[in-house]
Amino acid sequence: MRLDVVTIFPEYLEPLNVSLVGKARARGQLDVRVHDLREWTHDRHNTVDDSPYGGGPGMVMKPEPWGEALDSVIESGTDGSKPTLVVPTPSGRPFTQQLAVELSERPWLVFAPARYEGIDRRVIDEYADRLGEDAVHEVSIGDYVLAGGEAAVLVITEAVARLLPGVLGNAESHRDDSFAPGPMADLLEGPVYTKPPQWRERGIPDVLISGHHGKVARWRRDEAFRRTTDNRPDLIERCDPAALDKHDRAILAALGWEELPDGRFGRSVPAVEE
Ligand code: 6GU
Repeated sequence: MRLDVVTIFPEYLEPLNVSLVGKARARGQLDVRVHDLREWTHDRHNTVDDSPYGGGPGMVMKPEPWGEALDSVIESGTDGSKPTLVVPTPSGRPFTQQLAVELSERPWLVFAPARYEGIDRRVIDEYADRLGEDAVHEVSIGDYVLAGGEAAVLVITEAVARLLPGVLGNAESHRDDSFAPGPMADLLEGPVYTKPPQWRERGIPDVLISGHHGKVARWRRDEAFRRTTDNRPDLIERCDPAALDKHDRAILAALGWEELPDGRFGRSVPAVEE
């Protein structure tokens, strides 16, 4: 996979040389190219921003440097291939594991992280016309505001890179990921343990050394329901009822969930005292 990042802070992307992404680059599985947006400015101060039309606080990134930068990156593609453009922004659609999977199937991603209040809208519209609507993704990594999209580029790249064939040592490692498709879909992973069997008077659950694979799988699923109830009750509420067996339903009831007429689960609301 090829990955280009256009940014006013190329140093911010240094972590792409480290760990899983760094190793994937060293092995030639990822071709990462970081570009300084200011290379495509022509004034003495390398200006990339200006005040917003209509007034208001903050600054907006100017369209001309972005246009020249993105044209140049796109033209560097071989045999007329076109990239997928990813624009990290707090007003984008939520970045999810499903989008990570989709992006991991594209051969070439170009990231355009904004600083300031965002990029002039015409830039996004221009490349949606040129590359296709489905080749431009405005993406947010959560409900909070960062000073810029560079940290989001690191987040998205790590989520995507570990899905590429041969990047994770063990392809099985994806299988039980929280949010991975399959029997544990939409459940958070429960607790994990390793040696020693006793640490500061704390042991490990007996079932994990029972050698009984069926019981271990069941315990893991119960723990996943427990953790999901505590940390992401919204995921239980939108759980597919067809994915729940009798034991699942019993566990959910024990965790305080009430089975609704459609088979879904809702929080049993304690009666309000008069
Ligand atoms: Cl992608 N960018 C910025 N600046 N803030 C964010 C974000 C992105 N996602 C959540 N907050």
